[in-house]
Amino acid sequence: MRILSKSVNDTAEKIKRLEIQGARNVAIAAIKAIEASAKQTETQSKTHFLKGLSEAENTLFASRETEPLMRNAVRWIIGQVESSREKKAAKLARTVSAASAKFLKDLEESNEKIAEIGARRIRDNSVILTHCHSSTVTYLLRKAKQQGKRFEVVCTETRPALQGRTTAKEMLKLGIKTTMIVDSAARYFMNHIDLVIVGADAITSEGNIINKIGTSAIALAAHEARTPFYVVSELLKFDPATTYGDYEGIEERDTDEIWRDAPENLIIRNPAFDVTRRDYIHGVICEEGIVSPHSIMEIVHRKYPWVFQ
Ligand code: RUB
Repeated sequence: MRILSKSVNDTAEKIKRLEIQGARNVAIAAIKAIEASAKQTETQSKTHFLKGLSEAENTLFASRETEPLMRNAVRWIIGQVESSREKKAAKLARTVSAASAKFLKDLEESNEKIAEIGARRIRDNSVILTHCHSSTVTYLLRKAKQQGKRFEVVCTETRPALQGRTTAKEMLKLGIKTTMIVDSAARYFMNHIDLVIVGADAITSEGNIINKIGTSAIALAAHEARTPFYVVSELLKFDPATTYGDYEGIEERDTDEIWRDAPENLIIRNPAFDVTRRDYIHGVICEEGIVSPHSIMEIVHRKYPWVFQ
């Protein structure tokens, strides 16, 4: 059966190469790829159809390690097929389409709520520091700008892949005064920052947040300078496996991103993400409001019980 279509392979490659980046964009692309490949299925039987979905799932999950939103989304969609009474693949493909549409709509609504809530935290004339490129953060800033708030943004460059440039370009397009700094200058500028807002790739059961490498150092700098540090994140970035003892895997990327013609025998390490302890996080701005990282697991449990199944 040919369900592991070109769309799944192409999407997985784009995710690997960071052509699609940021946890939300990665999840959205994966959902669309699964839906496209389900539509192209040539099989008749449910068993084969599910096998194809499982192959697609494996390929997408292997594209990047630290992406629980993608994993939760794909698992939920496949769960809808598993629990369907339909036996014919063509009908099950429609189940995949309907589930994908619902998941994407819910994700959109969460993004909207997060932006509404987060924008209220932005006071006129404030300076906001952000790290990397998070579509959730930039949407929130866009919302605040549309509401007529006056503020400026400081973006870190975000070594080694320079996602801060994407953030800076988006901010400038919105007409927001924007300054770019190198990552290591975060502490230097922190006393002039009113609010730090970053995105998240994963939330653990203990309420720690995993985001782009360097986030935890910025959180420490913010803590020392008494600058509020907020994380914006859909609750579905929660990784249920952390509840049962697993560590969230931290992706290590190609060392060429750091130094292509490095001297021989030089050890280069390139982790993509790091863990920010909950103690340094003022609040997580999510679709349920601004919540303490300490209570996040209960909130996920209440809102999305299926995540734990
Ligand atoms: C992106 C990154 C973002 C989160 C949240 O890392 O760390 O802050 O993914 O993004 P990378 P969003 O560029 O390596 O994917 O809010 O868009 O989900």
